[in-house]
Amino acid sequence: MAYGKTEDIVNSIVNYNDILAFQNFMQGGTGVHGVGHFTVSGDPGGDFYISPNEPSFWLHHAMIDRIWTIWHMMGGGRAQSLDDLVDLGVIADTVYPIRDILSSVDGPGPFCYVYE
Ligand SMILES: [Cu+2]
Repeated sequence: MAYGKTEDIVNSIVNYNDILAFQNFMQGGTGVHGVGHFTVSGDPGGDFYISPNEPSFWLHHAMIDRIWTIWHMMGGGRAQSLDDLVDLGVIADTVYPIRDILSSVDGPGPFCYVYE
């Protein structure tokens, strides 16, 4: 059985109309995000710290960002507010409103990094 096919991507965009359902589908065991990591050899997607060392990681995540952007722009109640909360999982104990994590350098979110 194959996962992460074009029809899965289209399905995630068209048929999951709220952010929780969309995220659960994307992140689920056979979701488009997860399978992208495990389909490409060399990307141990289960290892949060090593996975980004595989160059395909960045292409995969650019596509995930693209899917999210398309989903978001379809409207129909999909717009989010800067006050909506984001659970960053293993990288932060605090759940932040989106407005607090827009900057990677000057908080109040947990980030402190710049790309070279
Ligand atoms: Cu990922």
